[in-house]
Amino acid sequence: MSSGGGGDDGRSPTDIITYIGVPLAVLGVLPILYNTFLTLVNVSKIKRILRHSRLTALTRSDIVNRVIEIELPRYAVTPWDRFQHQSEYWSLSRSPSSIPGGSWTTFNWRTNVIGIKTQRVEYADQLRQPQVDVAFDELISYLLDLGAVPQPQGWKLLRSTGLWTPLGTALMTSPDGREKALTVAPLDDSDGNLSLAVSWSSNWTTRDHSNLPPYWVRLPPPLDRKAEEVAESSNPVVSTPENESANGDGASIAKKSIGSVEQEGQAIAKRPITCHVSVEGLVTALAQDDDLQSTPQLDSLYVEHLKIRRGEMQGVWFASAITAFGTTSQTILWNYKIPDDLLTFARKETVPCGVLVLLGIVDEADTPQWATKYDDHGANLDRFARRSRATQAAVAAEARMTPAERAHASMERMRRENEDRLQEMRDQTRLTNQRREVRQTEALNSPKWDAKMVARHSLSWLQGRAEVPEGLTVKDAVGELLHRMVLDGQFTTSICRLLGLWKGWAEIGGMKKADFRALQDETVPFALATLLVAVINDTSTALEGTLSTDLQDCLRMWKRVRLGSLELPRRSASSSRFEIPQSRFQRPIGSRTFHTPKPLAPLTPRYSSADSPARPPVPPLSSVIAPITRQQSSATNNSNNTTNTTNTTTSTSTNTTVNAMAEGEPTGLIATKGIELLTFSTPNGYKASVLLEELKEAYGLDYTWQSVNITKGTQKQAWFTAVSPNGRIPAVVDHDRGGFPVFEGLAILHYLTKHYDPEHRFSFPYDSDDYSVAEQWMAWQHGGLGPMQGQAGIFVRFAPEKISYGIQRYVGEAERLYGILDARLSGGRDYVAGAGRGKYSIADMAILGWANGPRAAGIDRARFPNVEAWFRRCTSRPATKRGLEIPVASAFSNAAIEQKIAEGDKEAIDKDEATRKLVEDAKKQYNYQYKSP
Ligand SMILES: N[C@@H](CCC(=O)N[C@@H](CS)C(=O)NCC(=O)O)C(=O)O
Repeated sequence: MSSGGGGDDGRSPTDIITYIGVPLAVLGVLPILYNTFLTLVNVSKIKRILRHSRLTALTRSDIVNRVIEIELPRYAVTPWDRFQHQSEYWSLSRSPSSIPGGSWTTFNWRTNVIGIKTQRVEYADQLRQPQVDVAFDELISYLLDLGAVPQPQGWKLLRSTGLWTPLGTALMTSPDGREKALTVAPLDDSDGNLSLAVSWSSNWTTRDHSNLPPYWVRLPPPLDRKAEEVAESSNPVVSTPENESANGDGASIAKKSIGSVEQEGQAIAKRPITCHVSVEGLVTALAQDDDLQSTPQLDSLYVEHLKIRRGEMQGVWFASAITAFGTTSQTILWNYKIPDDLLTFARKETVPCGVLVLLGIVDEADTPQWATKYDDHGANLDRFARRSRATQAAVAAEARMTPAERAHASMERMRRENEDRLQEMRDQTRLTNQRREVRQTEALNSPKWDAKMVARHSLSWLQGRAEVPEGLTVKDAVGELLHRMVLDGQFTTSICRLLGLWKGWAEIGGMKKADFRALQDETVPFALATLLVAVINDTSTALEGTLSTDLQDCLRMWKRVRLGSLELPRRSASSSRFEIPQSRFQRPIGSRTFHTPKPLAPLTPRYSSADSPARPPVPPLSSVIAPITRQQSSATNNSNNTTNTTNTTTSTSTNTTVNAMAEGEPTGLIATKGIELLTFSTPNGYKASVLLEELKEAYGLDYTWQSVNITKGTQKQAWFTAVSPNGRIPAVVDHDRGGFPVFEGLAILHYLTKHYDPEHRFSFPYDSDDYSVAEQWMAWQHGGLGPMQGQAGIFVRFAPEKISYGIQRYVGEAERLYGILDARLSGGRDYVAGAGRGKYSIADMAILGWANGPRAAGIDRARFPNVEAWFRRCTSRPATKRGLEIPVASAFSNAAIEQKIAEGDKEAIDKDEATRKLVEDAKKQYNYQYKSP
């Protein structure tokens, strides 16, 4: 029986299901089955690979979409300790990973999990080992230690082209130079890190623990004669728990009991010291037994006095000298960068040869003629003849006298002769002293020698005094000197103090009498210091343009790098590193795993000096001066009554006091009438605003002001320098006189009073003497107080390096000037210029801004009671007070600091105390004595 329905064609619905539906269904299921099968096969392959590579990872799979997700740990790695874990350090890993990207597993490392990397793959061969994070300098040190050879071309390229260095560029090769050991590799992530691939074979390892590690310098012990002396004065503190941990976990670095320290001192002074120097200066110093080969036992020495610290130069001097010392003997590769200012100093001719003669270091015959030669022989003979003739004449005259007269006359003659002799002696002493003074001055002005020349003479002088053994070269002597510096903190301090003094006079105006006196007291340390500078001088030219500089810069640019990227696909070495190979293994699959690296942001910041640890950059002014936006200035001004009045005037007058309300900085002049002041809240800026506020009060003179934020560089823009060519505030433009511009405080004060102070309320008639007096004090401020206090502020507060010499010099000079002002204001004088008690004038206004905030620069205004009283007197004037608030009141004024202190602001209290201490120490160091004038 046929089934019902379409019986005509002999097909039933069941047949349709059987012949069409089932095959369709089977066809539909098949891909799922296939996907499931493939995924399971790949999951199992992946698990096998992971097991084989001893990796533990989480895997998940989505069989429908054929996606396998693997979570592998991401590591930060460090090489094992060279001394303690010798077997791991010197041998290669027994089970390196076979997964692409695992080139780093060639070595044994200490690993530290720093995250998880999720990969989404389809096939097992897409699996990649995540890159590891490694400190660049540690990696390079390690490879160098094993025997890898740096490739100058590669480093040069990396230094100049950064992340755009072609893939495959070799930075290090095998010792025979044939194979690439460290190459630039593609990035895993577009995060701006440098990515490298490494490859090493055990038979490339050409070095072992008996070699000195890279960046280490061996300092020879002093020859026997001095060793005991050094041992006595030295403080060779062996490892304390603190410095122990700073050196790594040093099991083989011996710990010594305090009781044995004395004998140790003797022993250590006779042993070589090996020093590890890094980008940050000296890291470790180890007293070493005669050779590293026989025993790796090392004593870690106390080196805190040689570490680089902000505001101290000892560490920098030591690191620079040891770098210079080590550069040509032990290694050509350095990662400590001798600061440029030290190199410049070391190259200069800075020591007057006459001074070396006076110190006894150099024989005068070895110098060009520098002193006046006196010939007193003839004059002495004349004097003698004259005196003999006078005596003979007197004796002859006495012979003709009666005995009583003769006795009297002869006594009188003898008294006269005695007196003459005494006078002669006094004259002679005075002459000798005068000549000594002249000779000293001549010595200070004599031709200058460079450090190498000075060191040559110093060495023979030191050898003559048995301070340095005969037969040593300058470099040998420096080796011993550095050895002693490690062991003897006091000795280091004395050497570095002299180096600081020397650098100070070399940079500021040449050697002075006080410097010379200091050298007289410490001639031996100075002579020793010259040896150090000579060695730095030697290195300075050798280092330039070499592999060492390129390598140093690269290590500074990238502190940490990614290691173990996928080995390079075959393609031209010149291809850009951002061309992604079209290999199946590298195509982007998952958003978190493989994605096309985007071109990076411009690389400029990498080269900024901010990266350099050796010379911390000067903080931008914006970080030290509270930024004043034009909105802020407006707010401040609006809260001020008088300016409110002025602002009210705005509606009725075009000649208005306008606060720059526009967004951002001024971009040009804004007024069309009257005076327009361009200023900022600084000591010089206030001069002009104080006068303008006073003129406004006295005559109703209105003016416009704009805040020019000098921390944003607005004062260097073309529209501003058209007004003030010096690119500094304050400046004024007189729109009523054809837009006449005036810059420089003194000129502004004169100009404004000349045209807008007809009654001489704040000035003096041009032809009066008082005019000149006021001008003198304004010139005094311009050439003296302003620059000196300004520099004191920079050196004390803002300089990244606290240079004691500069601090005491500028603070001292500013104090001297406050002494002058104090004296001027003494004896009942109220103001700087004017008859009688004086008149409040532009002379006072010029100085006011500076007297507003000396405390921030470490200058104590209270020591100058007349200045204090005068300052209070001036600032009790409402207009002056307002002037000192345009654009805003200074955050560095004495009043602002004192208020913060009174409010218990800890930061302000600490800073104030630190400033006081800094200045006090600097003064002590250079034996500063207050003297005014
Ligand atoms: N002698 C000038 C000095 C001006 C001056 O040094 N101004 C400082 C502010 S106190 C300045 O504009 N500095 C910005 C810069 O150096 O670029 C005067 O008294 O006007």
